[in-house]
Order: sequence, then C-alpha cells, then structure tokens
Amino acid sequence: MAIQTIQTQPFPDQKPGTSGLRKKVAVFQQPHYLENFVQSIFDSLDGFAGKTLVVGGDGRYGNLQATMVILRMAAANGFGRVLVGRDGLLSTPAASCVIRKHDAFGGIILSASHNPGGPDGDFGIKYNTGNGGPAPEKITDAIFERSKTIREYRIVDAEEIALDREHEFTLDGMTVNVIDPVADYAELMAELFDFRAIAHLFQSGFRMRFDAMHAITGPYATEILQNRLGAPRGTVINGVPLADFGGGHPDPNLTYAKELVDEMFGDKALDFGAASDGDGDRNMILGRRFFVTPSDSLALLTANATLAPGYADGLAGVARSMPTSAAVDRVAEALGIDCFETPTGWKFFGNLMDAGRVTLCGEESFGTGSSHVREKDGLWAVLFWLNILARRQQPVETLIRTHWARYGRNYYSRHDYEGVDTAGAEQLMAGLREGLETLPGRQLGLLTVAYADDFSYTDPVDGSVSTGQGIRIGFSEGSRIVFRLSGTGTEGATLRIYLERFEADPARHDQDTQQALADLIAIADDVAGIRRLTGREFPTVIT
Ligand code: VG1
Ligand code: CO
Repeated sequence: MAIQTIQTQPFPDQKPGTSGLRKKVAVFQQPHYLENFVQSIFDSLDGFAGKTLVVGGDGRYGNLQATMVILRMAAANGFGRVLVGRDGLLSTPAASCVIRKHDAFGGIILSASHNPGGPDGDFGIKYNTGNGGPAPEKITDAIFERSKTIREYRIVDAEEIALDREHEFTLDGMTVNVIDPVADYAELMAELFDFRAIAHLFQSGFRMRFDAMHAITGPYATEILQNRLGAPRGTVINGVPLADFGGGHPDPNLTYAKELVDEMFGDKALDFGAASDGDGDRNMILGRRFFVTPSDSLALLTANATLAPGYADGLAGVARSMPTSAAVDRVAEALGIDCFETPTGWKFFGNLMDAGRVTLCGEESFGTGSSHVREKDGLWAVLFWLNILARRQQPVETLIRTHWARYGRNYYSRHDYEGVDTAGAEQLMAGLREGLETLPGRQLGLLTVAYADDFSYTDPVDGSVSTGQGIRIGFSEGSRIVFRLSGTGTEGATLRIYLERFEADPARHDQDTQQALADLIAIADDVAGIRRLTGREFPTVIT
C-alpha cells in the first residue's frame, strides 16, 4: 500500500456550524469535498502521530463509504490506531464514551443529527477532542481557515476494508479495531443507573414505548431496554437503523415522532414514551397523555438526581443553554449549587464539565446529558427517567405537577420558521440588533421591557468570549423572548423564537402553553416583523 498525495482546490463553504459541517449529500458527493475537510481537521491538530482515533456515525446514507475514506486518510496521516464501530456505526454519545474510555486522541463523528438522510437528505461530519466532546470554537475556526487554503490531502490505497464484523487488521501500518458499537456504552449505563430497580419496574407491569425513529439508537435501546432490563419485545419501535430513516425526519418532538405521540395521547396510552434522534443524542419524554418539555425534564432530573446511583453524591453544578427555560435555575438555587448559562451548542459545556464545575447540562432542543460523556445523550436521559420512576413509583404527570407546585412552572415554547429566505432572516436579526438600545423601559403590548441584548458569553474556565449568540428581550414581570438563527440547517435560514413565562401560582398551572404565551407571541411578531420579513403566517414547527 502506498500513501498518495492528492492535489485539490479549496471549497469556500466548509465552515462548521453549531455542531460540525452539515450539507446536502450532493455537496458532500463533489470530488474531494469530504477529503478536503478531513485533511483540514488533521492539519489543525498537533501531536496525534501513533495515537488513537475513534470513527463512527449514525448510519445515514454515505456513512460507510465516508468511514472508509477517513480510515485511509487516518493511516496516511500517521494515526497509530483507529477504533471504529461495526458497519461504521456509533451513536454520538457512544462515540464520546469510546473516546474517553480508550483514551483516544479524538474522534470523527459522521452525522447530521435530526436532519433527514438519504441521497436527497443531509450529511455531516464533526471532530471531537480527547475529552470526548465537540471541538471548541478555537479548533473549528482553525479547521475552517485551513479548508480555505488547502491544496493537497493524503490517503492510502486499500483494496478492501471489512467493517461488517468485530476484528482487527492493519491499514498501512495503522491498527484498525472494529468494535461492537453498543458494548462500552451499555456498560457505562449499567454503572450509572439502578438496573435492578428498573428491571423490577418492568416486571411489575410498567409499560413503555421507545421510538428509535429508524435511526442509530435502535440497537442501543434494544440491547439495554429489552435484553438487559427485560422490557417486553416491541418496547422499541422503528429499531433498525435505515440509511434514509425510513423517509422520516428523525427529530424527537411532537411533530415528527408522530407514531409515538399518537399512541401516547390515545386511548391505549402506556405509562411512558420516549424517542431519540438520528444520532442518538436527543430525547423526548412523554407520560400518559402528557408531554414533558426538555427544560422541565432537565429541572426534574436535577431535583431527583440523587436517586440514581451514579449521582447519589449530588451534583457539582448544572448548566443550560441560554434559550433553555430557567426552570433548572430555581432547582439549582434550592440545592445551593451553581447554574451556568451558555450559548447554544454542546461544545460550550465541555470546559465546565472538564473543570468539575457542572454535572448535568441541558438544552431546550431535546438535549440532556451529564459529565459521564461530553455529548448530550438521548438514551441516558430515558434511563435516568426510568430510574426515577422506579424509585418514586408515581406517574410522569404527577412527578411534573408536584415539581411545578414546589418550584413554579415555566411555560415555554419554541417557534421555528424553517427554510426561510436568508436575506429576510438576516434583515430581521439586524433590525432587532439595531433597535436593542431603544427597547429597555419601552412598553410592548401590556409588558415593559426590562432588558434587551445580544447574548455574549465569557467561558469561566478559559476566558474565551463568544458573541452574537442570540437576541434576548426580557420583561419586568419575568417573561422572555429570544431570537436566533439556526446553525445546523442546510437550506436557506431557520429562525428560532423562544418564548417563556414563569408562573409561580399552582392554581394557574393548567393553561394551554400557546395561550399562556399568546401575548409574547404577538409581541415577537410585532417587534421583529416576522410575518413581514419571512413571508410566513405561521411557524413550521412548534415545540
Ligand atoms: C440545534 C439546537 C441546539 C443543538 C444543535 C445540535 O442547533 O438548537 O440546541 O445543540 O442543534 O443538536 P441550531 O443552531 O440549529 O439551533 V444535534 O442533535 O442536531 O447534534
Ligand atoms: Co442529534
């Protein structure tokens, strides 16, 4: 085998977004496109000669082929060993787990998460560092800079790379270990949670449904819930990963997880329902005819964390992304622990976890996780809930209502306008930014603006500053509207509007969420000109 040096031209559009580089499959299919980005990653890293790289992805269209290219390039660039999931598969949290457990130098994850897959869908790639977490902005910026000047990449010839079974082979002197994608992860879950109590719950007749949405979590959920915890067969639905996710949109929310939602809100609703996304890092939690917002889920897990063996000693602190509701803040206050507010995206939690300052983290976008890995973790959240349900022996709805009665309720919703005209969306954000200074003290509807700013974050660990992370408008009675543009979309722009109102009085905890937020929804349109500038009457997705 010989190392080949291939001449190439830079592509101008390889800027990583909120979570890696995500593009249409057709974009990735351009000659050298993937290779350029992979070489740009390697060129931005130092000191990996002879070290271990972890590679795997969510199984979407193009996953296996890209995995083989990365293996050949890792060998040509001097890595000593690659750990790769069988068939090129690894969920995002499992990849993080494997990087940490095997002391790898880093990892490459192939995923566009919840974005649809297949030849007309999306593909994605991201680099994770040795702590198992998404590369910080310093590295993603360096990768982008490199991608703009790259002229060549290195790759070895290889006849056949067999990834369909667990075995070891060498590729031009580099060792490749094809590993069971589930084993390390399942072992970690068994350390964190009370598997005996959960198994007992299933034995006593508790019934749940887990919708893997034809994505990567299927094999993980089947092994852990059905094989190890004894949940009946059929508990996991859509459990075989498909390259196009069965034509669906593997995003666990009330709109896209329709099969699960129909069952959980129907006459034959089970005790518990959950779903995960394309790459296995998101989760949706449902009780019988009851939806738990991700922000409330984070708050409830925080309040009940010590019921799980892995968290029995308590939490160092918690963190949430800025647009996530402040429900967890009040739990942290009651527990006397720190609560950090970070920009959107899991990469901002890494430093806090590495420094031992936070244990649990969460985002409103159906992401919850802890310092057990450095990614959000869908199935982990489901197991955490099961552990709490097994110990508290109350229905999901009762747990949440009791929680609200104690801490108050944060009515919360996100309105997404997907695939809108980029110029209009940018104009809308620019308009908001220009008007920020004039807003405080002003009356909008019946509310008075207390503050208005463009969120910026100074990392308390390394002092790095991230600006332009979303427009916040806060009102004197505690409500809030946040505007930001998505950094994960691949078509036009996606405008996200986050709405929140705190209600302390338990007598007022039964309102419909959209009604409880109706005045804020109207104000958001008014102040930003949403309908005028996007040409849309309604959001595409409401969560
Ligand atoms: C979205 C979510 C964000 C999440 C990111 C990656 O980003 O809002 O909270 O961290 O997706 O999640 P954006 O920039 O589109 O709002 V995943 O499961 O797509 O890796
Ligand atoms: Co995801």
